[in-house]
Amino acid sequence: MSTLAHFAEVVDEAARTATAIPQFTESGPLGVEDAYAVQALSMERRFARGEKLAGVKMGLTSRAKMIQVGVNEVIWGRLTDAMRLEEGGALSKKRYVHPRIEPELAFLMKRELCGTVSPAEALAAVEAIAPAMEIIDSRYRDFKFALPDVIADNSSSSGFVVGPWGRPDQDFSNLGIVVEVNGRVVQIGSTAAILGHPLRSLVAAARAAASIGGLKPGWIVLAGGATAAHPLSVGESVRTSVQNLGSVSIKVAE
Ligand code: 0L1
Ligand code: MG
Repeated sequence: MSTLAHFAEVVDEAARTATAIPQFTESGPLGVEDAYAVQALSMERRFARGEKLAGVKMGLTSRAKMIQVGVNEVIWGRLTDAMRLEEGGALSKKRYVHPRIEPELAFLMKRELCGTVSPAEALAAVEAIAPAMEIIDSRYRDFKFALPDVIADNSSSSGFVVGPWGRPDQDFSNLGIVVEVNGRVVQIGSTAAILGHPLRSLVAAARAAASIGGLKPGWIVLAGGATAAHPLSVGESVRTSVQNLGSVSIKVAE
């Protein structure tokens, strides 16, 4: 088995069994291209277990996230159907290592979008937009990693929940965002925190997804966290409200 396939097995098993692992870069160098190869190989293992590719997530698309993680590059990962949680439903914390939640904007694609595209072309490929939350769960011990580690780990993606779909022909460049936990506000932000405009994240997603044939109709694209992520504890009810778009919520169970 090649080293990359071995890393893919290790990170996939860590995710499957909710077990923390040491960073790969602690035992030797790992380049960004190889890290994306590990991500692809680890996702192949999920597909072999029956999961279906459902879209992509963009990561580190806000200053808050870049500062929280200590890098200044946008990254991406894959979403599968099994990662989707029911709106208003419960998340079982024991299925994750140390989950955190972040408020996002989701795009639902109606047309293929691939490679270098303009913001107008990106918008024309969108069926709907929605308030959403991503559950990130680094499989690395203490949520500590270097950039190649996190890329290999599917950019920390482990779950997502999407609220009501709305029309994309509205101004969503600077919508207020509030994250509440058990009714207490824990984060406030704006969609403008996502690369200055969430459409820029979709443009970046089309470029990134060129390596897998582009974004497909029916896929969901998560534009990226608009604030720092909130660590989840059992008993919390988390709600993200996005101005004009509505809200999305989840409860944290054992
Ligand atoms: O979705 C994100 O912006 C997070 C990407 C990975 C970094 C992290 O786990 O916080
Ligand atoms: Mg995210």
